[in-house]
Amino acid sequence: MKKLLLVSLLLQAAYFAAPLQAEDNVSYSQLLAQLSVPAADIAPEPSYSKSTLPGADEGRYWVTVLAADKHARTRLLEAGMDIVEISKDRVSGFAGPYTMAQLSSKAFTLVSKVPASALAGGYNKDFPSADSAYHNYKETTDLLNSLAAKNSDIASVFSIGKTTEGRDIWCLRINSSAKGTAPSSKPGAFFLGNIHAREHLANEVPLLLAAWLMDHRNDADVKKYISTLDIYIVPMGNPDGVEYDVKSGSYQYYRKNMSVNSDKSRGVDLNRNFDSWWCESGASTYPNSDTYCGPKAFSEPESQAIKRFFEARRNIKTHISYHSYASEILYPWGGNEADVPNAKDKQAFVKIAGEMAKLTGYESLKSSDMYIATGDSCDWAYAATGVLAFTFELEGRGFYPGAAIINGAADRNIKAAVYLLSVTDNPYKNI
Ligand code: 0X9
Ligand code: ZN
Repeated sequence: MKKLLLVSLLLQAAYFAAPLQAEDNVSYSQLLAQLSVPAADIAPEPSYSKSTLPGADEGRYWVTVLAADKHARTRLLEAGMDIVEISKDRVSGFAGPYTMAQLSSKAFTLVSKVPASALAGGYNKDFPSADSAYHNYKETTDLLNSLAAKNSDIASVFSIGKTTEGRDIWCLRINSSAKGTAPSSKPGAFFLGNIHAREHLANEVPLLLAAWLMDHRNDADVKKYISTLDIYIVPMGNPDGVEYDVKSGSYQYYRKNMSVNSDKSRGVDLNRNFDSWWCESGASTYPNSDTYCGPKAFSEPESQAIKRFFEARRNIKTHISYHSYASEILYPWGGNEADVPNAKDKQAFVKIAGEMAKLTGYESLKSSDMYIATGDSCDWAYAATGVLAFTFELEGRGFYPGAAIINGAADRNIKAAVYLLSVTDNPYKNI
C-alpha cells in the first residue's frame, strides 16, 4: 500500500512539474509516459476495512445481494440499487436508505453490507483526488484544445452544450474538410465517454484515442479515415459529476449528474434518462437512488445535448459510449429482452461487437443479457437515428484502479476504435 502511495505521489509530482499547456507536446506516447507505472503496481481490489476517514455518505452501504439471473438484477435496479459487480448468483454494489429498506423485505436476500464510509476510506488512502494521472475537466479541456491547435488542418473543438452547473461538454472533431459544427456528408463515428461520473477510465480511453489518432495521422489507414470520415470524440459527457467525484479530497463513488431533484437530493442517472422505454425496467423513480431516471425522459441538459448532437448529425453511422467496468462490449437492446427487429442490423451488431471483443479481450453480448435497464443512451441512439451504438464496459476492478491500468486499456481499445472506423463507411460490409 505504501508503495502505491509513493508511485501515486511520484506521478503527481511529475505531472505538476510539467502541466499540459497548449504549446506542450501532447503526443500519445508522451501522454503514456506520464501515466505509466509498472504493471505490478496496478491497484488491488478495494479494501473494505473499517475506516473513519471523512467523505462518506450517511446511510449508504456496499451490499451483496443474491440475484440468480438478469431478471433478479433488473428488480434490484428498480429498488434503486447501484449494481457494480455481477457474479453467478449474486451482485454487489451501493444501496442508500431507500434501497436498504427494500432489501430488508422478503423479496431479497441480503448477503452482506458494509458502510460506504469504510469502503471509501479503504480505497482512497492510495488514490486521493490529487492523483492527477487521470485528466480532470480542465486538463481534459486543455488537452483537447492542444490537440486541435497542433492539428488545426484536420481537428477542431466545439461545445455540444452546457451541463447543469454550466460547464461546456467539449467535443474534438476530426475531419479534413469540415470544422466545428459545419455539416458534413461523410460517414460519421462518435466516441462518447464518462457519462457516469466515477468511471474515470471512460474519459481516458477516448481522450487517448484522440491523441493517438493525431500522432498517427500519417499512417495509411488513419489518413484514409481522416479524409473520408467525420470523427467526433466527447471524452467527458458528465463533467459536473466527474468534478464532484474528485474535488473533495476523497473519491465519492458518484455516478449521476448534478441536477437538484424535487426532494433536494442530487443527480439523475444519465444512462436512465434517454427516451427508450423510459423508466420502465431497471430504473428507479426514487430521486435519491443511483438509478434515478429523472422526472421525465431527457429532463437533463447533458442527455439533451447528446440527443441534439445525434439528431443534428444524421451522417453518424457508428457509436461507442464508454463506461467501466466489466470488460464487456454490449449492443442493443438493453431495455428489452428482444433482439433488435432488423435482421441486418442485428448481424452487424453481433459481427462488429465480436471483432472488437477479439481486439480487446472483452466479451461481447446483448446489453439486456447483463440486465434490463431502460432509458439507455445507446438504445435511444440506435432507435432514433439508426446508428450502430455499442456500450463498452472497460476493464478493471473498481472505479479507481490507478494509473497503471490506463496504458493497456487505451492500447486495446484504440485497436477496437480503429476497427470501428474501418467499418464506418459501411457497417454492413463484412456481415
Ligand atoms: O447500468 C448501466 O448504465 C451500465 N453499467 S454501469 O456499470 N457502467 O453503470 C450498463 C448499460 C448497459 N445497458 C443496459 N443493460 N441497458
Ligand atoms: Zn457506466
